[in-house]
Amino acid sequence: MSHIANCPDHGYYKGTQCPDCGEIGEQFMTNDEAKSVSGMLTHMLRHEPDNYGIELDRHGWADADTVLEAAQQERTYHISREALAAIVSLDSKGRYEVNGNKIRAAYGHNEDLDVTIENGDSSDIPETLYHGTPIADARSILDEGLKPMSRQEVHLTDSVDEAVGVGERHADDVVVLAVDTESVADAGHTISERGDGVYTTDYVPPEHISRSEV
Ligand code: HQG
Repeated sequence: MSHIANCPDHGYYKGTQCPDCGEIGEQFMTNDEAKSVSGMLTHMLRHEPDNYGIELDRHGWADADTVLEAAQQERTYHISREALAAIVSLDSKGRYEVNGNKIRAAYGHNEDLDVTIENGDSSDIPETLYHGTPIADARSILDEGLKPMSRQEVHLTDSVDEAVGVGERHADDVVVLAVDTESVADAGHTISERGDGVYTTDYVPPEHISRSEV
């Protein structure tokens, strides 16, 4: 595959250079297209593989050719192998992993999928991580702790801004909760880094959560 780069403003490039920012390339996919395909891909690999005729093995791996064909069937525009490879390899949150001709979601799976994903880096976890949630859910979280709900794990981030964005996917009024990671680890809940700034764990007990001052 020729060199591929992503420009946050101008999309995905290969070959020469983005005229505006100097990134390598000739645009072959916009950021909006990539976002839409990536949303489909995470849905396929984390949540409802059956709906797309995709089979995951017990570690979440799927055959990459079958995934490409399934993705192509879902869209009226053509999704090239190269475009899919670029979305997967340049994903800013490290959502995907590739091994030979296999692909899987690196984290974020549905609780009822029978997959075990053992990866992630549990060293050098920031002292505080954040979780954005609707104000309406804050009381219950401060009483019961952070639960994975319909995912296999709880998602945390190292950025307050990102946490606000995550909460705003659910509601307009959000609160950012701060998690004391050392005490969570001491209580036996391993926190792992999954992608750039994305961390997961099985559960965060309420005594290690506070409203963020920021
Ligand atoms: C809430 C996106 C009441 C929790 C984002 C959240 C993220 C509770 C909702 C990733 C609760 C679950 C995950 C309790 C947790 N009582 N509510 N005890 N415990 N909740 O979407 O963290 O693009 O499953 O606060 O960027 O919002 O998919 O989790 O509001 O990283 O890669 O239950 O999804 O990433 O909602 O988002 P979600 P989330 P991707």
